[in-house]
Amino acid sequence: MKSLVIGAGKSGKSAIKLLKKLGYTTFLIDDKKTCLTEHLKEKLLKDLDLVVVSPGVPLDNSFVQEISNKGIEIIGEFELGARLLRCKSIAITGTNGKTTTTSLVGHILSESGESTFVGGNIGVPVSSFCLQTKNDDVSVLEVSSFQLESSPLFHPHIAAILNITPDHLNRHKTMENYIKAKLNIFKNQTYKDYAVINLDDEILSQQDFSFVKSEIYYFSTKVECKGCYVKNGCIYFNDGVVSQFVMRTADISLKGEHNLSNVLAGLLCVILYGLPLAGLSGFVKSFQGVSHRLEFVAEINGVSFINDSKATNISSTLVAMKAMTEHTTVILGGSDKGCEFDELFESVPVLIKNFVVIGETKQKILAAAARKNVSNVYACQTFKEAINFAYELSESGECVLLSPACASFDMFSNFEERGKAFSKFVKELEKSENRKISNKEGKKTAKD
Ligand code: UMA
Ligand code: ADP
Repeated sequence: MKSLVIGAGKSGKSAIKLLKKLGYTTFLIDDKKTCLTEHLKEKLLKDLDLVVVSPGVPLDNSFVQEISNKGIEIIGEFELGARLLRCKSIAITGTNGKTTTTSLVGHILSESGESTFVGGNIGVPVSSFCLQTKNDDVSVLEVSSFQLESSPLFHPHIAAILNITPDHLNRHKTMENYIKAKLNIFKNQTYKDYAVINLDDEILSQQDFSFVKSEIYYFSTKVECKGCYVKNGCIYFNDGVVSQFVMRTADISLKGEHNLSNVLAGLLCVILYGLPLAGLSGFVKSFQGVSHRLEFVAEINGVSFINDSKATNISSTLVAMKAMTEHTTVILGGSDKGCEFDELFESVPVLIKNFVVIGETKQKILAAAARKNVSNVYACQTFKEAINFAYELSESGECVLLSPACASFDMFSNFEERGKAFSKFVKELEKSENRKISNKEGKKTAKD
């Protein structure tokens, strides 16, 4: 049996290891490293049984198209791993909140004593652990639209869509294609499975779910529904007949209305999985969130620095701005994913005082702010300069929020690297401010 893997990143390398264990002869190519001559193509295609693509490889890639025209099976690395899972899976997709909700569900299940695997788009390829799973384990899988596009048979027992807002349009081309990819998560479910849907989401609430064969449950921060909802500061679960108390919203450690929504989704997944309601409150309370998502970094002379580097699209920055409880300067900008930024400036929360803009999208963002007549928008050249300038603009008791609304690839290899750079520059700033204070000089001492 002969297989070809396209994309030599995390997923591709993991797929190669798995395919070897399964007895395949394997070939790995990468557009950045492999010179695909006609001779090499011919060699690769000869007697080829299976092609596995990494999530980052678009299905309209010319070689992928060529293979597809020959009728050879092409699946994603995620599908390859998921086909070999021996346990039930809970799959979570959505434009934003996937990692937070997947981690929360993983946390609750493992704290409850379930043998739990967490993986997928969260950074752990499913192909790296699928063979270790056993019947009575559970896998919690973060799934991206890229992965869903190349997973024709994926069949999760519980599947959740958290929200859908514009993202990855450079890959999917239209919103219609992006939505279609997300809805694939329910495609192979049967009446024995569960679908979890956000009732508050504008796009999801307009979808026709008549194709879904599993039992649909909803979550909402606004209205009572079959599923999980909030009423008078408490979360309830309704099974379609009666409502039962689950926990108080005040016991959630995570900040912001969007995280309340993530908690509702997470709770619904574990309740449908079969965990008893008693005890869930404690597990949610002990979940402290994930790095690079509204993560507190440091306080310098009363100015708090918050790292939300994972805000790589407009909707995630909008919720971050809404979650702020102090006057805030927001650092925006990064690499271009094909979105316009007007929505960012449509109804800026009153606590947002300034914007500092950097990166490849700088001009696009400045133009959007000008169209919406938003002032207090400043352009900087470098990331470090942006952080220092945002600090200059801030008074004691205020915040500097890195929530770029863009991917990081113009300056960094990923959002984690950007978040780490933010923390590093903030720490440097802290040291230099401390030096100024100990020398009893510097304008910032006036902030005390
Ligand atoms: N490549 C090609 N041809 C192409 C495109 C890429 O050969 O047309 C090659 C690149 O040169 C590179 C390799 O493919 O060497 C990278 O593969 P990849 O982009 O699939 O990256 P992986 O390292 O395998 O990581 C992937 C996910 N990346 C993407 O979907 C872009 C990771 O999600 C995921 O954590 C990992 O698999 C494990 O499952 C990252 C992500 O940004 C975090 N996801 C997007 C998001 O969350 O918004 C969807
Ligand atoms: P994902 O894995 O889908 O990218 P994360 O949990 O990593 O989601 O969060 C990414 C960004 O989106 C963070 O900046 C976070 O503050 C924001 N966010 C988290 N949950 C939501 C949500 N439910 N709606 C909108 N934005 C969210």
